[in-house]
Amino acid sequence: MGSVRSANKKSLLAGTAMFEARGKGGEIHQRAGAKSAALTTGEGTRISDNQNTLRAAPRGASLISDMVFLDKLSHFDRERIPERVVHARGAVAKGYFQCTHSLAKYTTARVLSVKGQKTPVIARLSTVAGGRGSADTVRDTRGFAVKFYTDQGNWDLVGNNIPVFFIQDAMKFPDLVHAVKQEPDRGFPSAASAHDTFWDFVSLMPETMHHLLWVMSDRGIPRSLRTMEGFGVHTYRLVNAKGESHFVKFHWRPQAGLQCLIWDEAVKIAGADPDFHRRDLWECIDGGSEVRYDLFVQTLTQKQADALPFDVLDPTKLIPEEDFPLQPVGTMVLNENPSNFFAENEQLAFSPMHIVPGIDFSNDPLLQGRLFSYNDTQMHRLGGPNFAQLEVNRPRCPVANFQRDGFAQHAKHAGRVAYEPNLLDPSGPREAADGLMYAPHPGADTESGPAGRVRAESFADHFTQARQFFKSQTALQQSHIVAALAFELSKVQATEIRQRVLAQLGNVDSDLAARVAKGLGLKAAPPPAPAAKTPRSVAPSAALQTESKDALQAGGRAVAILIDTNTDAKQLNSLKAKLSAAGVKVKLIAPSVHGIKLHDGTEAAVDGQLDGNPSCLFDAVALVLAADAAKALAKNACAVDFVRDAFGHLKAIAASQGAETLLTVAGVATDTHIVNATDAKSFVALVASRAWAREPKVRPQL
Ligand code: HDE
Repeated sequence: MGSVRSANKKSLLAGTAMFEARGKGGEIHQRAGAKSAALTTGEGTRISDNQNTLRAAPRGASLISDMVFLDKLSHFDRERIPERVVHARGAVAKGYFQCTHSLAKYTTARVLSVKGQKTPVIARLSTVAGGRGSADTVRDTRGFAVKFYTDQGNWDLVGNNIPVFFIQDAMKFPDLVHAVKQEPDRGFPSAASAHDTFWDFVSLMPETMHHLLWVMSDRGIPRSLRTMEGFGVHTYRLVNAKGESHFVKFHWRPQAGLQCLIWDEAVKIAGADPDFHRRDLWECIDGGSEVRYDLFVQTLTQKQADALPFDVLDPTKLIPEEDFPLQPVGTMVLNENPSNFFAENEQLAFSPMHIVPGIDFSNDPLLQGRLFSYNDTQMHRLGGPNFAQLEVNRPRCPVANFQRDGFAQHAKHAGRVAYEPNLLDPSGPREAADGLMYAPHPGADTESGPAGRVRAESFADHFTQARQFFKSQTALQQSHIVAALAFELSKVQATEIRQRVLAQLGNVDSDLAARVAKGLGLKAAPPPAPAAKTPRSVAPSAALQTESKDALQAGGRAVAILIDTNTDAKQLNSLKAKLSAAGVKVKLIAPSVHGIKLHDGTEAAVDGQLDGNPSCLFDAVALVLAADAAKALAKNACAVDFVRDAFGHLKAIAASQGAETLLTVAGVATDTHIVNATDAKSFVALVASRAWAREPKVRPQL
C-alpha cells in the first residue's frame, strides 16, 4: 500500500503546502506554496483523505464506520430542494431602489415616499413554464419579482413582464399550469406552450385571449432581461396618512429600452447558449455596468375605477396609459451578482403577501388566491416556517414577535415569555399604536352580498383589450403575432383544438383569425365563438406598441468580429476600439482559437471558435476578412450560417472589402444595415437596431 503522496503531510492538512501535493492515485490536490484551510466533515473534524473510502482490504468491501464518507454522501443526497412549481428557472441580481418622486400624497410606505432614500433590493427574473435547467429564450411570460428590504419590513412586488394574466380566478391556476407544462404521460415538450394540452385549455377559456396575444407577440421572447418591462399586474391599494386609499398599478420600465428577439433567433440561441439571459445579466454586472429600471405607478380613485368600462379587479385587464398616465416614483439599480446561486436564488422566497404599511391588497380574485399560495409553497420548498430567517429573505429592519421553534429555527429566543399580552416581560414586543403599523384598509371589505362561487358580470368582456393590443401593433409586429400563433397551432395535433382557437381569435379580430388560418394552410377561419359580452372597438394605443419603445443604445450590446488568417490588423483594431469606446462588448471569433496570424504577422487573441459562437448570440456582426480567407469560409457551412443568420435576423453587418465572397454566398443584399468595416461610426450607430425594412425580404409575411 505504498503512498505516492509527495507533499509534507502535515502541511496538506492545514496551512501552506511545501510541494505539489498528490494523492494515492496521483491526483493533484494543491499547488506548491498555496495556502489553504483544513478540510473537515460537517461537524468540523479534520479529514486526512478525501479520495478513498475506508476499505476492509485494498480490494475488500467498504466499511460502514467510514464516518467521513457517510457524512459527505448523506449531505450530498439532500443537496436539492424542490424546484419552484412555476418560474423554476430564473436569474437574480442585487442592488437598490431609490425613490426620486415622493408618493407621500398616496402612501405612508417610506420606500415610495421618502425622496432620495435608497432601499436594498434583490430581483429575480424568470421564465414560467420550464424546469430549472430549461433554456432561457423560449416563448413564455417572464417573471419580474423584486424584494425590497424596506425599513418597514420586506415588500415583495411579484410581477410579470406582461401587464395582464391568463385567468381571472386563482381556482384555475393549477389547471393552467398543468396544461402548459410537459404533458404528464410523455414528459415533453419542455418549456413550450406549442402543444395540445395548452391550446386545448386556452381554447376553452376565452379570458386567456388578452394575455395570449401579448405572449405571442415579440414580448414573449425578450432579447435580454435588461430589455423587458415589468408589471405588478394586479390592482393594489396605496393608503396615505389620512387613511385614504387609491387603487394603484405598478410598472417597471428598463432604461435600456424594450427589445425582443426574432423567433428564429430565439430558437437558435436556445441551442447555442441555453443560459443566454442569465449569462447576459451576469456578464453585464460583472463587467461593472449597472442595470436600471424605472418604477412608475398609475393611481385611480374608487370613483374613477367605478367609471371604467371594465373591472379594476379583473387581472386580464390593464389600465390605459392614455387615460391614467404613468407617474414616476424611482429607479431600481442592479449592480451586484449573487455570490451563491443556491442561497440567493433557490432559497429566495417571494410572496405577494409581503407588504408594508401604506400598501394594501385589492379584491382581485387572482391576487387573493396568490396570498395563500406563495407562503404555502415556501413551507414546502424550504422545509418549514422559518424561511424568513435565511439570509436572502431576512428583513433588514427589526423583527420581534412570539413565533417560535419549527424546522431550521436559527434564533435562540431567550426568556420564559413566548406569548402576548404579558406583563412578565415589559420590554418585550407589543402591538404598535404609532400610526406606522400595518392596518388593513377597510375598502377591501366594503363589498357585501350573498356568498357564492360566482364571477362578477363586470369581468365578462374578454376581447376588447386583446383587440386593442393587436390593432396597436405595427404591420410587422402584427405579422409576428400571426406567425407565432400559426407556429404554435401547427404543433397541435388535434385539429379540433386549432378550430376552437381560431373561433376565439375571431372575436379578437376577424383579420387576425383569417391570417392565422391562412398560415396554417386553411381556406378560412371558422365563425367566431359565442362571446359572453360583445367586444367594443377602441382606438389603438401607442403605449401598447413594442417596436417604438426601443432605446437603441449601443452600450451593453454584443458584437462579434469574424476574423481569419491575414485579417488586416489595423482595420480590426480601429473597429474594435470604436466599438469598445461606445460601450459595446466585442468578441473576436475565428475558425480556431489559436494560431490565427493577422496580416501584420501578429497572432490574434481570439475569444471564441466559430463553431461555438453563431451570430444569433450577438446584436450585430462584423466580417474583417482577407479575400482568400473569405473564399475559404464561403465553403464552411458554419461561416455561411453565421452571415446568413445575421442577415435573416435583421442585424447590422459591417464587412471588409475582402469579405465579399462570403456575403454573396450567404445571400446578403445591400441595405441600410450593411456597412463597410472601415465605417465604424455608422456601424456603431446601427448595432442596437434591427433592419426592419429587410424583414419582408427574408421571411414570408403572414
Ligand atoms: Fe405566481 N407563483 N401564481 N404569478 N409567480 C409562484 O411561488 C401562483 C401569478 C410569479 O422568482 C410560486 O415561490 C398562483 C401572477 C412570479 O421566486 C407559486 C397564481 C403573477 C413567480 C405561485 C399565480 C405571478 C411566481 C411558485 C394564480 C404575476 C416567481 C414558487 C392565483 C403578477 C417568484 C413560488 C420567484 C411563483 C402561485 C399567478 C408571478 C406556486 C396560485 C398573476 C414572478 O406560489
